[in-house]
Amino acid sequence: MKDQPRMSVADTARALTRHPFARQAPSTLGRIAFWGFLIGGLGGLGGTIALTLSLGAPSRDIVITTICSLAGAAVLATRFRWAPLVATLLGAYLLYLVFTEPFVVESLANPKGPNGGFGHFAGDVIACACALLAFGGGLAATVQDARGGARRAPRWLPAALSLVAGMALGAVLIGAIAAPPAPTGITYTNGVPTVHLSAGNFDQTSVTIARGQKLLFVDDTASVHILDNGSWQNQTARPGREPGAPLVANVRLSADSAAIGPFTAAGTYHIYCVVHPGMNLTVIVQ
Ligand SMILES: [Cu+2]
Repeated sequence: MKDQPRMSVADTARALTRHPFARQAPSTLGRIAFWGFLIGGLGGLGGTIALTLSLGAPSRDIVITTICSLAGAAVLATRFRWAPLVATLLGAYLLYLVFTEPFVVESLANPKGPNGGFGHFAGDVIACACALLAFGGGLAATVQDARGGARRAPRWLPAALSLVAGMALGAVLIGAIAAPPAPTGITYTNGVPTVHLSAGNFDQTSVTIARGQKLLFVDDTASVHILDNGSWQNQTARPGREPGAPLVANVRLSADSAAIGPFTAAGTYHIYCVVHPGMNLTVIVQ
C-alpha cells in the first residue's frame, strides 16, 4: 500500500491563502489604497454635512462618492484576498465620478468661482488625489498579489507618491494665487441680454433689462436646470408669478440655451431653478 502524498506545511499554507475568503496582511500598496479611500470618504462625509447645512440638501454625487469611498475602505479592512481587486473596481468608479462631476470640473477650472470658491476647489483637489491613490494603490496591489512573490513596496512607489502629492500641492497653490472672476455685468448675445448658468447656479444674482426685452439663459455646463417663476426662500421653493411677469413654466436647460420673455412691464421679477436650492435670479425691468 502506497502512502498518500502528504502536503508539506508550505503547501498547506499556500492552499489556505488561495481560499477566496482567506485573509492576508495588507501590502504597502493595499494600505495606500485604504488610506486614499478612508481620507476621501471622511472628506466626502464632511462635504455632505457642509452641503446639507448650507443648502438644505447634499448633491446626489457627493453622497455616492462618499459611500463608494467608505465601502472601498471597508472592503480593504476585511483583508480578504480579493479585497484589493474589489477596491480597484470601486476606485475606478470613484475616479470616474470625481473627474466627471460638473461641480468638480467647474471648480477645478475656476478655483475662485461662485460655487463655494477656494475651499470647494481645495476640497476637490484632495478628493481627486485620494481617488487617484485609492485606484492606483488598489490596482498595483492586485497586480502584485496576482503575480505572487514578494509583496514589498515597489521601487517606483516614492516617486509615484511624490508625483500625486506634488500635483495636488501645485494645483492648490495655483488656485490660491488665481484671481477671482471679474463681476459679471450684463452680456448680450445678438443683442439679447444674457444670463449664464454654471453647474449649480446663475452666474449672477440679478440682471437689469429694458422693458420689452427678452432674456436669454445659457447653460454653460451639462448640468440640468429647470426654471420657473418664483424663488427659493430659506431652502424652500416658493413658486409664484408676479403680475406682469412672463410665464416661465419648467424651462429645461442642459448645455443649451432658452429665451424667456419679453418682459413687457416694468417691475422686479423672480425666476428660480427647481433643481438647485438657492438658485435664484432677480430680473429688474426698467
Ligand atoms: Cu439649476
